[in-house]
Parts: sequence; structure tokens; C-alpha cells
Amino acid sequence: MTSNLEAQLLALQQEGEQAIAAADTLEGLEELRVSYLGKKGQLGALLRSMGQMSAEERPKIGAIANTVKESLQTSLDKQRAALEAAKIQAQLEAETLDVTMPGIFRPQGRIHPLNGIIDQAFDIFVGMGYTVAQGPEMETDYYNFEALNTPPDHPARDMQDTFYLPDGNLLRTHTSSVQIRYMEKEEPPIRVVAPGRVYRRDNVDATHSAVFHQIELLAIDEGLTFTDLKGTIKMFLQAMFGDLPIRFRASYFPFTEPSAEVDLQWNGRWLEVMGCGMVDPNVMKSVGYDPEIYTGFAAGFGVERFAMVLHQIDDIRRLYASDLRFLRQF
Ligand code: 2NL
Repeated sequence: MTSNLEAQLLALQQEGEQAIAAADTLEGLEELRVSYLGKKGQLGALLRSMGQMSAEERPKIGAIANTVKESLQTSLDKQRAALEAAKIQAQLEAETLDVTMPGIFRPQGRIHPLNGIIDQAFDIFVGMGYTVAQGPEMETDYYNFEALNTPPDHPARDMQDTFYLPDGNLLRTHTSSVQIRYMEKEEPPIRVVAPGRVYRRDNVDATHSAVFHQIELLAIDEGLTFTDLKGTIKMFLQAMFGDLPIRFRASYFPFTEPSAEVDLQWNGRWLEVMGCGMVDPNVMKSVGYDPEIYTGFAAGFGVERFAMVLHQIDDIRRLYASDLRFLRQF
């Protein structure tokens, strides 16, 4: 009876260990654990027959049963660790990236050089407290010329220079018209920049285009002087071009008095880069500002010219040709 039970226990151990070693999934292994060591498992079933055993046999069989149990448990733990490691290994292999595979081609867009200049100018002026304003490209004679103190016989109004539309409207020749509309709506103090497309009846060549881009700035306040204008322009040109010599040269515009042109010393040569001046009292009056209380300054520059100087572009037409070989350089 005793040796029979002992033999059965050892047989159970041998059979169990073989089954455990052969288990190839964690789920299968768990089923084996329940089957051998679980509450209603095979080891338990054998031990329940110990009840009929004599008092001297019981400890001996009990000790054997413990060894069997421990041995099976050790085998289960060992096999579980091996299966878990194999599972992780398989997962790692499945998730391996081949970094030598060719990538997916993602063509990258770029900022057009004209927009690059406009963005840069915005950053500088917004940093000085300016607001950006926009307005229509088709304008009335009033907003483009009359409100800007440009008399009817001024050469800029000539059919040769301006695109007139059949209905009497025109294509704006500068973005000053945007500034007039802005001043009509707002009260001083004013700090505004107006970027945009403008139109001139020029013959197209390497430096002229019938459509180009301009940025104008305007400041109106009590007590603004030509010194404020010079300081603002100097800050702006330094931020755009670096710390280069600049000079102001007396000039003339109908909408400013006094007026000046600004030159920049670039590669040892003086380049004309901007026009500017103190807002003419007549312009103040046309938007209903009292020129005895307010003064202001304004300036304008061509975006194409800045782009051509900064990027060494030799022909303005390259900026509109949509040639990818050109555009990919920026
Ligand atoms: C240039 C010169 C300039 C202005 C634009 C302006 C606007 C108002 C009142 C007075 Cl509302 N002036 N604008 C003044 C001086 C020069 O532009 O060379 N542009 C490309």
C-alpha cells in the first residue's frame, strides 16, 4: 500500500515534469499547473488517500509528496520563465526596424523669397508695436491719389503710368490707399504696416514688373518728429541687412513733407532702398486728423528689390516664373 503510493507519487512527478518541459505556451503551462498542483489536481487526489495510512507511514509519504510538489513547482517556474523570455524575444524580432530600408519621399514646400521678406519685415515691425493692415487692389482715384495730396495733373496719374479700369476705378499704385482707409476707421495713435501687390504700367525687364509688392509703414501720434522716422528706419534696415552705413537724401513725394530717400551701403556701393517722409498736413486733413495736434511719418519699400539684394537675384522675373530649380534654393 505504502510503496504503491510512493511509486504513484514518483510516477506523477516524472510524468508531470515531462509534460511541463514539453509545454510550448504559457496558457498550456497554466493548465498543467492546475492539473497537477491545483486544489482538485492529481497530487491532491493522491494525498487524499493518505487518510487511511498508518501513523508511521504518514510522515514518510508526506515528505515524498512535498518533494514532488516542490520539484513540480520548480519545473513550472523554470518553464514559465523560459516561455516568457521566448515570447518577448519573438515580439522584439517581430517589431525590429530595418533602418537601412529606403524612406518614404516627402517633398517639402518652401517659403517664397518674397513671402520670406514680408515675414521678416512683419516680425520687425510687430516687434515695434505695429499692426498689419490690408485693403483692396482695385481702388478709387480718391484713395489712391486725391486723399494722398496727389494733384490731378501729377505725372503718376498719367494713363501711361497707371492701370485704369473702364469703370473709372484703377489698380492701386501703392499700398498708401490701405493706410488712408485705416486712418479713416481708427484714431491716433497709429502704428500700421500695409503689405501687398501694387500695379504700374511699366515695360517689363530685369528690374521692372507691372505687378510687384510693396510694404508701407505709417505712424501718427502727438509729437512725432523726423528723428523718430530716422530711428525707426535705421532699426528696420539694421534688422534686415545688418549694421551697415545708411544715409537720408532729400527727395519729394506728394504725400510727405519733408521727404527723403534712404540709401544703404551694400558691398561698398550706395543702394537706394526706401522712400519716406513726414506725413503731409493735407493728408492728415483728408482723413479728419488735426495737423496742429498730430504729426506722423511714413515710409515705403519694394519687396522685390529687398529680395533681389539679399539673395543676389539678377532678374525680377525669376520671382514670378515658378521655376522649381530657382525656388528650391530658398
Ligand atoms: C517708396 C516710397 C513712400 C509713403 C510711401 C505714405 C502713406 C501715407 C501718408 C504719407 Cl497714408 N506717406 N507713404 C511715404 C513716403 C514714401 O514710399 O519708395 N515706395 C516704394
